[in-house]
Amino acid sequence: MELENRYVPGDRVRLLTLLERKLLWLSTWMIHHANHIRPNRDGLKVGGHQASCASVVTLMTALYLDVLRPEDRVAVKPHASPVFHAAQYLLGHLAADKLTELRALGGLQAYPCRTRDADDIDFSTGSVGLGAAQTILASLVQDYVRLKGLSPAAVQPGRMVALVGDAELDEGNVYEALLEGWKKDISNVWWIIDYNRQSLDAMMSDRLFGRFDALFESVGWRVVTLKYGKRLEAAFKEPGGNVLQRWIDDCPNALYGALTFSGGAAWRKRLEEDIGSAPGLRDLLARHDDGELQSLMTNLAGHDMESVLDAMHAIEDDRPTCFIAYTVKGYGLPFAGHKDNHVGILNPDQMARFKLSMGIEGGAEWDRFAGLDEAPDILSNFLERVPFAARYPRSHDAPLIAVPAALEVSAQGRMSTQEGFGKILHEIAALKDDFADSIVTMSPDVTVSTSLGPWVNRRGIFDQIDRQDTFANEKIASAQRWAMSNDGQHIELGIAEHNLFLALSAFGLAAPLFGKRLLPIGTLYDPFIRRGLDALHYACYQDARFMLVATPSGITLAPEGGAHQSSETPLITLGQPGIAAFEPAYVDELAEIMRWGFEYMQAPGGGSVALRLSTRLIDQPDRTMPDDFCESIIGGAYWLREPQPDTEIVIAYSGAVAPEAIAAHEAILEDIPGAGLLAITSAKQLHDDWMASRRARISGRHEAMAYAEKLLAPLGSGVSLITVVDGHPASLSWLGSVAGQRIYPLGVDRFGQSGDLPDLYRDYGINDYSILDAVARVCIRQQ
Ligand SMILES: Cc1ncc(C[n+]2csc(CCOP(=O)(O)OP(=O)(O)O)c2C)c(N)n1
Ligand SMILES: [Mg+2]
Repeated sequence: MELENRYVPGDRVRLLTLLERKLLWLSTWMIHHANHIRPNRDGLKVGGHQASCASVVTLMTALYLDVLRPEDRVAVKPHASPVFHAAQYLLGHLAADKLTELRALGGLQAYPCRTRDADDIDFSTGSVGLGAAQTILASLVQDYVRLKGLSPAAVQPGRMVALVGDAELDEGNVYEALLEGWKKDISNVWWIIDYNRQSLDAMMSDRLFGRFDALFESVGWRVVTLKYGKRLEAAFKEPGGNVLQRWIDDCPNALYGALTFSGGAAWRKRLEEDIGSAPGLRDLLARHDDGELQSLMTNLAGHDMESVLDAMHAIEDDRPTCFIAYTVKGYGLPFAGHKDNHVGILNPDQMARFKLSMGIEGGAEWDRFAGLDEAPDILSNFLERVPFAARYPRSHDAPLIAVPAALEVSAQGRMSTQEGFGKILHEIAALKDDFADSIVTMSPDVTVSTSLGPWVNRRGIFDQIDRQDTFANEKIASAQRWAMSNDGQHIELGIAEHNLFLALSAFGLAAPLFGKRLLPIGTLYDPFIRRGLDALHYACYQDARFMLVATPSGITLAPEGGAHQSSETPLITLGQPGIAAFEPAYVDELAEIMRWGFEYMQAPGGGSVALRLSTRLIDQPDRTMPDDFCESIIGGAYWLREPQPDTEIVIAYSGAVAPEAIAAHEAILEDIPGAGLLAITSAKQLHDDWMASRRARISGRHEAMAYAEKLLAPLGSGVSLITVVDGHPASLSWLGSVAGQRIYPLGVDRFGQSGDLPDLYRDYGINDYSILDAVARVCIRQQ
């Protein structure tokens, strides 16, 4: 892809250098204001990262005020969020008073946040490494919608850009994403590494030097190293310059940082000691006073506007490119280069001096152009022509996708929810409509074993180029077709589950990012949700919308053993904001949950959906699905057997243990004829609704009543609930607080192990006998 080269050297560089100064000032002042000027009511440090911002100011000025286009999507290094907001302020997208609210309630968030920041953040960041990896998966989504012609015509392809702290490259998820990106032949990704060789605690190991180039090149990326600025490059050409260059090249990171912090006199002393006898070197030093020497020795390319612009504008193709930009952490601030500067904040005296050096008068701190050596109308004229700001906001809206009134599935005889899931998708795959065409499935090497096979057979696997199914061509029998093309609607990922969540996150943002709404469904084995927890949280935090299908689950996976069995996953989804979670027992419930889920994934104020499914075959009920029944499935529970008003016992179950609960319930009916049997399809829906109702009552809506309260309160506080789930018992035991009823929780709170169902259900206390035993204990008031 050819990108237009709009770079005209000359005045542009001068103006950008002035504005760079302004971004340094504003980001430093925003943090100072939040910490030292805004009233502090709790004595807590407000924080903010002046050094991390200063490190990346040149790069961000070049990007936001010159290089980027509206269609580009950026993950900003988390600790540089004040620079981003300051740039949006200069561009007129943020009011000045917003800058005074950094890290305040309702104000600018500590780290870039899609949902809470008001100025058009593309990707949230904060947990280091995720933003970078996200751009790789986002580029896959861009290719997906582009190659299928799904984006509106006006939406141009853009670059997926990550501004990355160098320590972020310690995160393993970065390499998982790089590998997946290589396999998927991604394009249009830029990573700009802020190579200040400092992390949080200290300087980074010198041994890392040179490693990154090889790493990126091995996955097909172009590496552009921005090491020395124009002035240092010129000095290297003077007599003695080659010795100076060798000295800097060999200088350990810590020494470079220490000398940067100490300043010109320290540089002079050290250079005289180390290489003072080299021909020309003393003259070179003599031509610079201490201030000039400090400025020369820290003239790294990541702070040299011209070098940065040259490098970025030189890229005219779509090959993934990593810029390794040498920088100084805290550049231009008193703690530049100090190993402890990550959390450093200028004290009031330092700030007063810095303010003076920036030419800012008292009262003009928030002024857009104060202290800049140029007429305001020239600067504002320049800003009005910034390409990135040609469209604002840059995020897209996309039409809703109509979801069928019911999802077809014939659930008869014995079937598992996992099998039902496969059948439902298989039926959808036969539809010829926008709904079916908007679904995109993905799985980390467990496509077939999570029952996506029938869908893939009908809809195919997505790839940039056509790839034949060699086994089919060779006429080797296989149930699974494995051809790939642009038409495919399944993304086959490598086994790294973390990438699944980042892919769901990216596909789940297709509407705002690329103008085409998609309905992503990701499948994985339930226990391996743990592998991707941070990315799951990340995806939800940035309001990506997707359906997560976790199957198989629980000790019901019997012979597969403890490494594959899960128990705490219902607690994970219960605690995760932004995702509705269901554990249905029957396939008709699942069909309704999925139908609702596809709408919920598109609804303003909606969210993602998690399904915990099972491979256990159970007898499917033959029943109709009236609206109020469907509503109760989505609400989280329904009475499979309504309790009599005076009953003392309710058995409440969730998921695959339905047969045990039903059997136990039948067994007690003779003695306790009024006992109720509650089918729980979603502990989380019940819980969230309960919390929401309480909040509503607190805010004056006294009539608000949670669905769980409607179900349980009429039974009175004398009732005992025996809850049973193939998962952690705490996922249901909170139900006792809804109406002050006693709970006898059954579930799995130990590591699993191999066995068959009868043995395991007995051992872990979730078989029908365990339920009956619980009933007996409850009746005689024993624990
Ligand atoms: C996953 C994760 N672990 C730990 C942190 C805490 N943390 C914040 S910044 C940082 C070091 C960042 O260093 P670098 O990426 O090089 O940023 P810079 O030097 O530009 O500030 C750490 C460990 C975090 N934000 N995310
Ligand atoms: Mg760093």
